[in-house]
Amino acid sequence: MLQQVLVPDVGEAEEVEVIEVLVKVGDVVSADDSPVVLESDKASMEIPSPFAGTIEVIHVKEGDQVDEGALILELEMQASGSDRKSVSPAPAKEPVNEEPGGATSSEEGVSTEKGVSTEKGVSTEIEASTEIEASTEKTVTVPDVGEAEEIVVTEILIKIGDQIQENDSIVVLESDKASMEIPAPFAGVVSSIFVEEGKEVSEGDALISLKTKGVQEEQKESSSGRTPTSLPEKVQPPPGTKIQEMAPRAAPKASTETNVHAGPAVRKQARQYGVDLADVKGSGRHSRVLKEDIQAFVKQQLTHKRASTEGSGIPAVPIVDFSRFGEIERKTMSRIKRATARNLHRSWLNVPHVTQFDEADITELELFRKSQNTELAKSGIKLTPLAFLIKACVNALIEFPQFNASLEAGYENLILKKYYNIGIAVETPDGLVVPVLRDADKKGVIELGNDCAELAGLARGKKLPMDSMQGATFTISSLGGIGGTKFTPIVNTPEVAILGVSRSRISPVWDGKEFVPRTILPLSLSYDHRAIDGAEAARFTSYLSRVLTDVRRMLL
Ligand code: CAO
Repeated sequence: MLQQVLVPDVGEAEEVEVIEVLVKVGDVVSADDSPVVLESDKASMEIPSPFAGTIEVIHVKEGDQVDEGALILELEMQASGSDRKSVSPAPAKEPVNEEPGGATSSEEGVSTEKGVSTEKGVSTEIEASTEIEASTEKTVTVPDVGEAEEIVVTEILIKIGDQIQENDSIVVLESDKASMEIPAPFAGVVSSIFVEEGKEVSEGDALISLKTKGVQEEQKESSSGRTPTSLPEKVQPPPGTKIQEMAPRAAPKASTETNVHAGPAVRKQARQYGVDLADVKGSGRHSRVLKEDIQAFVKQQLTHKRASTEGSGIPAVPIVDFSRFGEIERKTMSRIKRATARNLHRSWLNVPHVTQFDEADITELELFRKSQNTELAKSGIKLTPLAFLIKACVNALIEFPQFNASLEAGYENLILKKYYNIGIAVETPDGLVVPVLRDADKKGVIELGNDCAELAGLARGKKLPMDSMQGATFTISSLGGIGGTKFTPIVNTPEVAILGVSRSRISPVWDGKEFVPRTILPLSLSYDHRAIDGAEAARFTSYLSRVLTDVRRMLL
């Protein structure tokens, strides 16, 4: 039985382009395999085959402009039946939802590559009796998660049938930088869950679908005619998440992965290989990235890696079977710990570190801080030495701009940043995260203290938005609440310096006549010696020490 596969309803787009033909005549495809990829000016869509069979004729080629109902290909179906049938496949690959009284074939939502939620309502025509069913479900997708490379679903907080409210957390995602709970963008009943714990996802992937009352009513009202398949309608995203449209077709010089011109199949392949599409030069039309480009890129990277590892001369650490010597237990490292390990290793190997130790006499600062805490007690605000340290560091960074900088590749330039975003190392049960306190130069000590406590709370509650961990210009790692006398923090590259703070202690200090008890705070400034000279570092910590000793200087 020869079966025709037609271009489905593509919503408002008048014409779509065939951008990839993924099959050839004679190929055997399964139901849901994608024989072609279509692209409108809004999204790319893999068109799933509605049934299994052998490709007999392909009627389109890459670059063809087609519109709804155009014949894509003909399949020899395996099942028995009569003559020719035409089927417009549902235009996206998502799990089928069973709707009571629904159409005889699957109804599926359309999903773009970006973080938009999609509304279901695809109609499927089979033989003469066309059944059209408007679904009332909306899909919630993975939002824009900034620069995160790998995101894994670590917890699913809902189950099918749950009635959830807007902003209820639905899943926990974990990237190499943080864990975050994803809130529901609207209320509804959970009808499908498309992910499972441990699954790797990326921006735009479907998480769950929700049945929403409002949509049902809306659809009942517009019962006439066919429900438009349409490229997805947008649903209000969770607060704090960014939604991006697909880059316009003529945007070959895009600088981020989301702006790169590539189809879903290519994006999938890039994800599988861990390739950042923004790094790949596209050889297709309009600089489109093709599968061959990914393959060539991977090959080139492997060759390069081999060459650079050989050159580095780092001897491998032998693998030891420790169980030979006694009982052992293998404890899985959290994703954050693994990512931290990678980042620290990278920084340690790339940055020639030097640590400058110094001390600050914070006797007066402590008196002032404690008096402020007494005054602030009723408001619930509590200042730790950290708030003053942030303020003092900003003063020092303004005075010594080379510490608020990054080194350009090739050592031609130092990029001086005119903004002061301070990263604060926060210990959480899952590992170390570094939220960023933005525009610290524009804030007073109380606001800095407050923001810092809030960020630490969010980090520990896995509620930090992804973009709150980007853009730091300098980092402070305070172990003062715990103990220790000094340590050598590792620069959070591409920053060029990090301040480590240890626990203050009361020490006898000679004032010229006698020893007097003073509160001394140990400071450990690690810096990238390629960007900063030792003398500059000594001046930086001396300056910092003076500001901390005389808090009035913070006002200057
Ligand atoms: N000297 C003496 N006491 C200090 C101090 C210091 N340098 N810094 C903080 N304290 C005191 C605080 O005043 C507070 O005292 P009270 O309990 O009497 O009020 C107590 O220690 C606990 O402070 P805290 O740690 O809760 O608060 P903080 O503002 O100092 O630090 C944060 C916040 C998020 C930085 C911290 O909780 C944290 O996570 N630190 C670990 C960072 C880390 O792991 N760094 C290593 C990274 S590897 O380079």
